[in-house]
Amino acid sequence: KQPNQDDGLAVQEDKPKVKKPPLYKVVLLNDDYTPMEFVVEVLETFFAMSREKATQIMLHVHTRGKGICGVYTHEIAETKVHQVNDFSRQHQHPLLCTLEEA
Ligand code: TYC
Repeated sequence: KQPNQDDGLAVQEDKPKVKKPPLYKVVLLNDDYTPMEFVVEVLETFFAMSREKATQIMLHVHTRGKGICGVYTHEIAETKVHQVNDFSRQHQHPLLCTLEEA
């Protein structure tokens, strides 16, 4: 469109060309071997959770099989997944973190 003294009537205003980015859930999976305390440390360290919140999420994963650590844009979600999986491997724990479309 051409600007038109901006009376907002004579011309159709363009839509703002912004889109919300797709979001991804970072999901933690339960296993039989990773110590509960290690999972709590992971949630505190990589997801900035309080000890109370981290414990609550860890127990949810332990009893339900999986749980959401947070929801992020793709690049941030992927980075979190890699950080958690690398950290778990460095400590010889089988803990698994994955990404799901939100
Ligand atoms: N199930 C583990 C145990 O009994 C604890 C655990 C919780 C492991 C959450 C992984 O994502 C997990 N020691």
